[in-house]
Amino acid sequence: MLKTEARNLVLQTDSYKFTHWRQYPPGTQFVYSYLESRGGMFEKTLFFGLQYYLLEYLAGVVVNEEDVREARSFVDQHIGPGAFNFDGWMHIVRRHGGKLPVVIKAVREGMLVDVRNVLVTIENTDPVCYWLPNYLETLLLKVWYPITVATLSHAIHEAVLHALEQSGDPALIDFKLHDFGYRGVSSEETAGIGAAAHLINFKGTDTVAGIRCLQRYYGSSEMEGFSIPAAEHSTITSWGRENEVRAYDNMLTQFPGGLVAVVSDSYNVYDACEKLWGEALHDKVLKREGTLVIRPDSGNPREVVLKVLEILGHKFGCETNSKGYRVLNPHVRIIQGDGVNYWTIQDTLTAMIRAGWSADNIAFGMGGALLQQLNRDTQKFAFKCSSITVNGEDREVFKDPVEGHDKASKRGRLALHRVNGKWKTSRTGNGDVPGDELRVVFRDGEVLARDTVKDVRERVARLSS
Ligand code: AOY
Repeated sequence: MLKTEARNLVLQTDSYKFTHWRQYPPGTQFVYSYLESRGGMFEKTLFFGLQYYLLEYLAGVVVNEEDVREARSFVDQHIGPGAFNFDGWMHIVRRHGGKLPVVIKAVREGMLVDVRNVLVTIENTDPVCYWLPNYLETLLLKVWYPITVATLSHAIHEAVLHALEQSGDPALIDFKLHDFGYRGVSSEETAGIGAAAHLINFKGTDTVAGIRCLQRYYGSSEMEGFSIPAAEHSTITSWGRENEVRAYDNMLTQFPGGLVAVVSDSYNVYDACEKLWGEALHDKVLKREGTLVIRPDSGNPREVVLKVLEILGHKFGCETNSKGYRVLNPHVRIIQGDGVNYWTIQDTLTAMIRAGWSADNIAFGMGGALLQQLNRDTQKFAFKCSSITVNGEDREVFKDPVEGHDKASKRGRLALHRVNGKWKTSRTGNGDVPGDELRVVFRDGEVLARDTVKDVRERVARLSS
């Protein structure tokens, strides 16, 4: 195996930040910056993932003399001799033992906060290190990703829950959105963080990295995500087109009980449902102690799902539930995992309900749209300085561009309050503010507050009850 180079925190920043220590006003002692979502696709964001970044990158001794020398040599060549803040970093190594002299405050993970509010703040604790808070922006702002995945997954949770309340059984919600996204993400780290963010809302996943991320960084010793035996195209098509029915039959034989999912669009999903599942294997499906989950995987999700439901309803029968909606024979369900996103899920559920089908009949698998089709601008995340202390005097700091008032930033030291369910950011002086939803999570190298996945899920559960 290729040995990857050791990580060097000093180099985990944008190039221009190497030069910023020379650029603050003379006498600058403290720089105070904050993170917010300036809006975007959703009006609230579900805060999650900071703890991963704190534990993985910032906690404990994170810099040594060798790191600083390596960084100096790198920056000397990359920008030019003398650009790098060698003395500043050596001060952190010598005076602070390689621990970062900053204090980070944040809202609790699992809180759903109105956009345009402070979520995280950071300030240096040693006046010599005024340049450090914003040096860490590049690393810290990456928390946009788990927050945005958690926010999207939560929004879908609410939409599907609504459909279940209207047409079926809300207790089924935990497994209605399954994470299919592992292969479609940019990296293994992305998979771990993004899939963990989905799992604070749901329990179904095929992205193993997310479960391991929760076990490692969110104090979990339990199984936090579940899956079932399921076919992929290769295990069906390898039997040959003429033997499609034998491939399906084999699935029922190999997995004689419980849930089993079978992708059924290798050739003609309608024929597969009608003639193979609905006729040749009909009795074997109904004799199973469990549920066959048929997975269409091509075409327009709304249209294909409706057609497949009609075929399966005709072949296997259905019952009308107490809410007046049709539910397939309990031995048969559908999982739609192609073309699935925030919009097509609602489109499909609306069409199903209009056609008299309960949302109980379907689960969704979502891949790229869940874990990768998001960016920092989906919720317009920004990290900005709002206060500095120069020669002992606090000054408010802000930007407010003439051609972009939407990019205006907040001023001063900040606190976060919830007033009658509405979130509000207020300017504060230095020191603690009663009722502030921001709590210290990190100080001088130590992670001072931790949430378990259980804590986070309990907070999230309170949102929909
Ligand atoms: N998984 C439910 C369990 C998982 C999957 C993973 C890409 C599953 C399929 C299924 O039923 O069909 C990655 C595509 C599908």
